Amino acid sequence: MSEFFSSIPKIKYEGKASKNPLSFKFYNPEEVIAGKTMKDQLKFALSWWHTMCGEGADMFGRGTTDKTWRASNEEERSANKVYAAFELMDKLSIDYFCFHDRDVSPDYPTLAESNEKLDKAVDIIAQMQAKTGKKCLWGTANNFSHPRYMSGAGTSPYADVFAFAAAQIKKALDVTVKLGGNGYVFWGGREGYETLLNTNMGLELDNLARLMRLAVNYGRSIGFKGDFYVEPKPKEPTKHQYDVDSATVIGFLRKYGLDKDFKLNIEANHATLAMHTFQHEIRVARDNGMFGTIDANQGDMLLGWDTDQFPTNVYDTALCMYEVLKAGGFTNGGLNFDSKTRRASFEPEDIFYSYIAGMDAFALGLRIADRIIADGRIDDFVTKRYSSWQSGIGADIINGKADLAAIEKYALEKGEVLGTIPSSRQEMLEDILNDIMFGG
Ligand code: XUL
Ligand code: CO
Repeated sequence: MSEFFSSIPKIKYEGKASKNPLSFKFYNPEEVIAGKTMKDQLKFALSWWHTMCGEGADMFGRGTTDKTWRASNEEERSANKVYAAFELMDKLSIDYFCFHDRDVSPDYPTLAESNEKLDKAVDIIAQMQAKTGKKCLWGTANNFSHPRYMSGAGTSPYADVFAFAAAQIKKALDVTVKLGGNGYVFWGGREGYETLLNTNMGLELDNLARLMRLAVNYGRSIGFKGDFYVEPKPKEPTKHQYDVDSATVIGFLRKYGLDKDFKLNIEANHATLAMHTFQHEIRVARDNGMFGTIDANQGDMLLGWDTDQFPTNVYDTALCMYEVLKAGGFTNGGLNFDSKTRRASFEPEDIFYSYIAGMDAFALGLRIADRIIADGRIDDFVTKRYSSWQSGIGADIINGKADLAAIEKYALEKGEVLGTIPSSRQEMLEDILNDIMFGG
């Protein structure tokens, strides 16, 4: 198979002085940062859907770029996608990939035929993995594009639709295990509602949990030892998606006893759509022991939809990587680019510029996060700010020694506290962050 990107060489790390746009300025895969090589800290993954399938169509116009990969039929296209994806991963030094079943191979007229064709494409992926050592970060089933899922998959009012989705998930799990994936994602594309006038919300949520439990039981039975993930998103495509944000999803998983098998897949722009910061969403997951993996992209603050842009905002990547390092780094998870080139960035080399921009932004983020922790000023400030919980009444409250009456007695004796509480120093801390990022 001749190359698909023959004019593009393997992208090398050239350092920050380089002006070569086809080079990494900050991502140096083998360099050790915070105790691990950058490639092991960041665990970058290529997303099959945007990169190998997305042609730039939107609701106002057709695609602007060609992703047929020189194929003359669908089967050949699926195969060529694999070769093109592995060429991209090689040239960009990306070690992982992730996919929906239908990205790898499309829908055919029957489920049996779809499964059979999927197996053929997966065999080619497995062969390429054996040849190159590239790994599967996670797999998932596309339970949202086909019209049968118009009213949901796991939350469809119709049992036959649920059954179809479950069958697709079983097969996607088989395939993920075959490719050695350590993650399986549930993003509930149509798991939500438009109006309660036609919706039994309680039953829909119970059924979504049933579907997840079925997937866990089956996955464990075929030897899947990795993590299941839920990917929160508050809206789009449905008005109200059930998996609104990290906190909502954690409550849901705990209610249904799924929290031992599931962690979260946090997507940057989904956090924005939920009116949270990216860092907030990761912190909620981390504080609950449920941080798993990351879909890296960014939104546009002036737009209210999921733009899935390649991430370039270094404040966001730095604070994300700070959370990741504080969570102890990735285990089964990693950092996949759920990101797409802009519709007008349609030339094949734009895929390279996009990944380089995203990978460099996260490499910078990792370097800065490591510096924030080594510098210690921000962490020390937070530790001191909460020091009153270490002794006295604070420790008594934490240890459960003080009941409400004892606390009242303490407060009555203490008198007004307003004059004793210090400033929160937000602006000073923001300046310290800038000093760590840009100071000498
Ligand atoms: C959609 C989205 C999905 C999931 C996987 O907003 O993020 O691509 O990441 O289904
Ligand atoms: Co995503």
